[in-house]
Amino acid sequence: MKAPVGSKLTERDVTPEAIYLNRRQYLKASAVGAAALMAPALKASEAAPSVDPAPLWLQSQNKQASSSPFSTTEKLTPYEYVTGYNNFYEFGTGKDDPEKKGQDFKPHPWQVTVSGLAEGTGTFDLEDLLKGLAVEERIYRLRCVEAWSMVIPWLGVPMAALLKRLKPLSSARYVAFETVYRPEEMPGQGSFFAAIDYPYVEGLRMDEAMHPLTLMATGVYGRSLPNQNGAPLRLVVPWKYGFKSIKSIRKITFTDRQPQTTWEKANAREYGFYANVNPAVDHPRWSQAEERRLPSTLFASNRVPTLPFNGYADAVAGLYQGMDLTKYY
Ligand SMILES: Nc1nc2c(c(=O)[nH]1)N[C@H]1C(S)=C(S)[C@@H](COP(=O)(O)O)O[C@H]1N2
Ligand SMILES: [Mo]
Repeated sequence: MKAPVGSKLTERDVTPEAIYLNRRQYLKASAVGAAALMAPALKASEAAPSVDPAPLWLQSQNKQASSSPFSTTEKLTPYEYVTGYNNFYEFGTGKDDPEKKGQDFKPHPWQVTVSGLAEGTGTFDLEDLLKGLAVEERIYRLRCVEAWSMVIPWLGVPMAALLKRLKPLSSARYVAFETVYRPEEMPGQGSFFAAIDYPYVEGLRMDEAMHPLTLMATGVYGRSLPNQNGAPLRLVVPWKYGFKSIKSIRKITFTDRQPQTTWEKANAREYGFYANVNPAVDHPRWSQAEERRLPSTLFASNRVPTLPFNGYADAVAGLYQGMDLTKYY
C-alpha cells in the first residue's frame, strides 16, 4: 500500500495488523469483529513489510474472507509474535530463525501432488486447487507442545471442502501431508545436525480431517501467509498440539493405514500420532497443565490453564469416544 504524496504516514507505519484492522471496520459488526478491533495497533518500529507478495489471485481470494462463528473472541497475539516467534525447523530451530532465514523461500508458483485412495489424484497448480473455495477467517488458539500459546487470525478454506473436491474413496481412512523438500531454500533441511527427518510429514484420521474446525490456511492477519508461517498452504488443527499443523504442504495422500508423522518418528514416547491437547497427560519432561499465552515476559508470564482439546472439547471430544487418551496421546 502506498502512502499518498505529502502524507506523513510512511510505508513502515502501515503494519499488516493496521491494514487488517482497517479492513475489518468494513466487515459487518459482530462480537468477533469488535474483539479484534480492540487489539492494539503495533508501533512503527515493530512493523513488518506492508506489501503482500502473493499473486493477485490469492490476495483477492483471501481479501474476500468471511468471518466464522468458530472464531474465539480472545485478544489476538500481536502480528510480530505470530510472524516472529515460530517453529519451522526447515529454517532452523531458533524461534527467530524462520523469519530471518525464511526470506529466500519461494512459495509461488506452487503445486500440490495428490495421490492414493482418491479419484482426484494428480499434480495441481495451487490456484486450480483452491479455485472457487470460499476463504474464511478463523481466529483460533494455537497450543504448542512446548507449553506456549497464541491466538491467531487465520484465513483459509475448510479442509473438508478441499478434500471433498479430490473425491476420496470410501477405503481412505487417513490423509497424510508432506512439506516441500528444498534444501537449497531451507537451510535446516540440509543441516548435518538436523533434529528431525525431512521432508516433514503429518497425518490425520479422515474424520479429523473432515471435521469443520480443520482448516487449510492460506493467510493470516488479513494477508497471505508469510514464509515463516508455512506459505503458501498449511494445515491448522486447533485442538491438537501445534506440531500437527504442518506447513508449506506439497503432497496430500489418502491411505488406509495410519501414516507416520515426523515427531512420532523422532521420539514416539514423547510425541504421538493423535497429539490432542490434554492438560491431564503430561509430556514426559514437563507438565501440560498450563501454558504461557504470548506475549509472555519474565515479570508477566501470563500463565493460563490448558484446556482439554485446547478448549474445543464440545466440538471434537466425540471423535475420541471410548479411546484411552493416555495411550493414544
Ligand atoms: N513443516 C513444518 N511444519 C511445522 C513445524 C515444522 O518445524 N516444520 N513446526 C510445527 C510446530 S511445533 C508448531 S507449534 C507450528 C507453529 O506454527 P506457527 O509458527 O505458524 O505459529 O507449526 C508446526 N508445523
Ligand atoms: Mo509446537
